[in-house]
Amino acid sequence: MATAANTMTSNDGAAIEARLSEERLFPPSETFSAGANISDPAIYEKAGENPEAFWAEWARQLEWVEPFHTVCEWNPPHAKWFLGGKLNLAANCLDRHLKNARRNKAAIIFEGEPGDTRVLTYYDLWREVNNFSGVLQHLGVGKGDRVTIYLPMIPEAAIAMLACARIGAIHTVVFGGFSADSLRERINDSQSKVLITADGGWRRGNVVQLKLTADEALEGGACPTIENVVVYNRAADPRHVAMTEGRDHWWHRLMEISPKRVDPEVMDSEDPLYILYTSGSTGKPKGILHTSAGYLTQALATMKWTFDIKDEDVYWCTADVGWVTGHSYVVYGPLAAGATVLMYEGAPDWPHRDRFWEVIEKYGVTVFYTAPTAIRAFMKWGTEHVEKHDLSSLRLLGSVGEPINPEAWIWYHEQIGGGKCPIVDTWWQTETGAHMITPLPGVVSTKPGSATRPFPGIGADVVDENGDSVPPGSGGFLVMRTPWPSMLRTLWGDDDRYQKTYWSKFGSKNLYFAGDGARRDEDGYFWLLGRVDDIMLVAGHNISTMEVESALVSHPAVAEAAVIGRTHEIKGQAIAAFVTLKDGFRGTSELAGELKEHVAHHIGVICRPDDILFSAELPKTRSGKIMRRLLRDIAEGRALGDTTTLADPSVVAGLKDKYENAEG
Ligand code: 6R9
Repeated sequence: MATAANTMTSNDGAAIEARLSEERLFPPSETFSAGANISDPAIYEKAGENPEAFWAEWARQLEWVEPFHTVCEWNPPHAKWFLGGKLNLAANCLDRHLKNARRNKAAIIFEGEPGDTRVLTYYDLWREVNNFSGVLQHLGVGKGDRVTIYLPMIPEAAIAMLACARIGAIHTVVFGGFSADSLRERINDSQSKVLITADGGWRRGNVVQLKLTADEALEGGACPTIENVVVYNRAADPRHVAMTEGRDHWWHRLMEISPKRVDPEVMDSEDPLYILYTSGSTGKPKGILHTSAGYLTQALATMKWTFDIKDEDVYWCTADVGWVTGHSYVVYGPLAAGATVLMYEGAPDWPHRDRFWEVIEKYGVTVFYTAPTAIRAFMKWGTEHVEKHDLSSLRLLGSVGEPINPEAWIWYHEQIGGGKCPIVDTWWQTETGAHMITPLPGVVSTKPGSATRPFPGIGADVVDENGDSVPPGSGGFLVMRTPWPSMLRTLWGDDDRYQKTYWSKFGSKNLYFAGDGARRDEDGYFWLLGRVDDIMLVAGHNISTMEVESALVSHPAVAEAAVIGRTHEIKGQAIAAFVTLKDGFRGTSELAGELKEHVAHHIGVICRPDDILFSAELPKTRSGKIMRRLLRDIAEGRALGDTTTLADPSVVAGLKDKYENAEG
């Protein structure tokens, strides 16, 4: 038996093993394929033969001020797309729709948490964006200047982003749940001139005090580049909001005194569009830089083909605009496609656990895109909340953010999709800008738990340590062999880190390393295995967190599970599992024993967890991803590492106590 090094990054040496075998197959229905935006499987081969021609065809669907002359220039690791082209992204998302029947179509349907609603037609949104572009210009913001947006999930978030795009300013959206420290760090790194915020936003019946947090971030001149703060009045009585004279301005007042129309700035294809910070597990956040034409091209292509979006759809992506999913699939993708987007401000369990289903029924949502963390919460809560509502308007479901466990997939398919909606499990990253591995719902038969195939024109592969493709059925590192239009261009202000983080692992092979482990099966389908840093090394076997978690979730009592490897004298690492049960089940030692056997039986004895700890909650990032790094700290009895990106820091503190007592 090999004694593995006691290292937390267990990804060197042995190949990542794949044990989960999923036999269920869901071919697209004939009716779905017949009406789908893409139903010809030949597209994969066609795009594979000439990816540049494929992407150029999509790019030509945008509205250009001047056409591009070169599709792609690839100087590894730097790519440029659609060189020589001139366009404006806000004009592509708004102005072009005013020339056709979409002028009076709903662009954004907004549902506030307290139940207030608004509908903005494309014309309304265009007017607001024009006027707010005037506000930004009035405040001295010009092309290339940075603007930080710290807003709740309200239409003004989209308006502010699009106004930046209209005048050529670079936006950097900071999720409204982030602290003053995180906000300050992002403002300072991007050197933003203006901060756009609100007095507050609604979350579970309370007002999240954004303006107070913003004041704390700026206090004592801590953000010297900020000249002005724009405050949208969302939640409070304006008389009770402290405004700093000369610096702070009410959004509605500035709108009154600013120009109502601003022509879109003519932008180069490669002009920066936004910076979005990703926290990364260590070190300071990385400012992912996205540019204009390539980004919108891939956002539009995936909107039309992954989500099969049509003019009649009511499309709802539950992500916050603070994440990349909110950028590409709440704002840029859907609006470029002329879709109707639903925006919901609040929590899924407020005022009741059926709020999402109530919203779907109320607006007749047809395409619904959410995260596995939410799906597992719904599973935990039980089906009675779903059964209260008519969800028959739904025709397509999507998932993003983490691997979706096969049982969660099946639950989503049956309980939410009524067994009739294709599910698109979309793998991508802040860095990739848009979907990379996902089914085309009218073409690809899906397998629960697999993101299936790379989108046409995407050069994804699974490789070993040397960067060579692994044989079918084996696990390895997920990489991209070729550049893609919506790829990040660099890290803001740190091109060295860009090269080191994403392009150095396989040296001169110039492969983009995504940081995820994956397996490709005999049909060429991709199975995401989780972050490579989380993969466990048990007695010389590299075992994926995703597979042990999925085995646990396939037990009827389990709603959610997080597993980690903790140091073990003999095996190198032992598996510790943190398990959340469905409502109505109790965490007894008998059940713990049963779960260990369940895993051993399903995916192998080597994967049998050594410890099982029941927990009502798991530590998650604010975007809902399980933070295994902190669970390792707990299991190893170490002081907890950085907890600032946690949604609820009390969860780990509680788990730490529980774990120590259970062991002691
Ligand atoms: C869009 C987004 C990226 C990381 C990524 C991977 C995980 C996202 C996934 C998935 C398996 C999927 N991830 N989608 N894993 N299946 N469908 O989430 O961006 O916040 O940057 O996270 O999320 O680990 O590397 P981001």
